[in-house]
Amino acid sequence: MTPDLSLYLVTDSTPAILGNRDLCDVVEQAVQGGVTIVQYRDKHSDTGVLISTATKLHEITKKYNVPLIINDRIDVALAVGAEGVHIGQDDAKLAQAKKLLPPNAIIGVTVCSLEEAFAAAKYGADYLGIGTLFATPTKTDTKSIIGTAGTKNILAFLSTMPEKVGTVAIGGINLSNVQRVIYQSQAELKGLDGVAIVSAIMAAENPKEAAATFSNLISKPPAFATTSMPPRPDEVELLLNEVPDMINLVATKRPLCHNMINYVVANFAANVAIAIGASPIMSAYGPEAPELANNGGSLVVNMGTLNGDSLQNYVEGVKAYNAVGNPVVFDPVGAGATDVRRNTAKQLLASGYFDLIKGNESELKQIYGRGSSGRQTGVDSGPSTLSEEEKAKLVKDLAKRERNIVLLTGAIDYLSDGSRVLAIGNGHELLGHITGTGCIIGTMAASFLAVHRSDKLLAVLASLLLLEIAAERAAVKPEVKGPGTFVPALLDELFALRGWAGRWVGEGVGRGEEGNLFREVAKVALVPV
Ligand code: 3NM
Repeated sequence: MTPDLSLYLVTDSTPAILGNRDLCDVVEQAVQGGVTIVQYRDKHSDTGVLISTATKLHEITKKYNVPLIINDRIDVALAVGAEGVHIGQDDAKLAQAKKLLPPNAIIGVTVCSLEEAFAAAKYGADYLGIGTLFATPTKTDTKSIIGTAGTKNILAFLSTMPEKVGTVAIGGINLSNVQRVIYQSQAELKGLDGVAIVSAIMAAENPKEAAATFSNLISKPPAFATTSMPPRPDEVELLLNEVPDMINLVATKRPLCHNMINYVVANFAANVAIAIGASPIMSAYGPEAPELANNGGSLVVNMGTLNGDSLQNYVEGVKAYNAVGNPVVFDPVGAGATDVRRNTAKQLLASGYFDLIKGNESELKQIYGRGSSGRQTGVDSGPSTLSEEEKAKLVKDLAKRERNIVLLTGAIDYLSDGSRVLAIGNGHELLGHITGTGCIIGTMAASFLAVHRSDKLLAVLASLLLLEIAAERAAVKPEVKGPGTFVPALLDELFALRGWAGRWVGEGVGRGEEGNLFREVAKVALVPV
């Protein structure tokens, strides 16, 4: 029978984690809090100590009907009659454990790749410890950091095998990321059965409370959970019918739009936010974020102009918004341009959930992990190497992997929620002659996401159409002679379209049939990918 792996505690007796507390006391408190399985892991003590400690731990775990697993030592597991063992990458040991332990013993194996997962499942492991998920000070000699994307790959692969095997993720899991880890690791047909935790419980001031909080968090999806929807018949028409309502919602609800944005475009982005009716605050200072996150608005993280404090500020911001489930947009500006930017983007993706990732082709290729060939030199997109079909596939695959919305901007924009993929052909070439038009999409999309969360793809589509159609209308104004006169005309058009949407919605004219300006001029198509 597969044990309940949902909250898997791995012990650590080192002073850095246990301090001067008693191991058995800490474990008992954690089990009282809701830990469902315990692994005794001690790489330093001699056999006598291992057996005596394991015996005491077993008394405790038996009392609460929770299995005790011994790390690495089959002899110790046998000596104390523990319910199982957990072993590393050692085929001989797996075979040995199968031979020596009783048939109902639980055998777990650590894996970090498809090959290791395949072998362990094939040769009869009951569960796999998949990791290392995130870098952790608790264990620094780990083979590779695989993140939620790597974990999800392994889960997808396991779902194709006839052998049924349990799974837990391990490495760097804590109270602030546990729901996201479970959510983003979920493959189509197989998700994690649990999370394995060392320091976030063993080193907690109150291990019982920490375990109880974990137990509560893992029982429900994160506040930011998104549902990707298969296309409905007439999908595009249905979406376009809603665009004026979306624009009007922003104007009437006036959401806070918190911008951690680059200094090149801060003023322009704030003006755009005001023009569409949102309430902007430009603050890249992380300690302010928890207070702002409680205002029901959204956050934009735009890494256009980094400094030594940026990453920490962004992480604080993303954590604060994730904790309350308010939307976060990531604009990985110039993600492929330098090592600093590559690392910042990577660390940000590992540290939080982004409801929307938007970028140009080079940025999104970098985020997806195909950015090494053809370096970006500036923050602009550079020559395209992807066909239109490949761009559509990139947004779909990335959105599926991250379980979010992805927007690739270009002459034709591609937008996906991992299921639907839209191509949007609106816009005007003058948008490419002024700075910050990509960045303001982040600000606009965040404002729309703040007011409409049940279909985030619709919210982002509406924001993009508003900008691009405003640009088309601004560009043909008689007073517009080029980029300089285009900027104020664009602000005017955003403001005017907001007014139009308010009147259209207010009057209820046609409701999606006649007179919907967006339905008339939008160039949107559903792309079969
Ligand atoms: N095994 P924490 S990572 C024991 O990758 C262990 O196999 C790992 O500690 C692996 O929860 C790890 O404190 C330590 O990050 C996990």
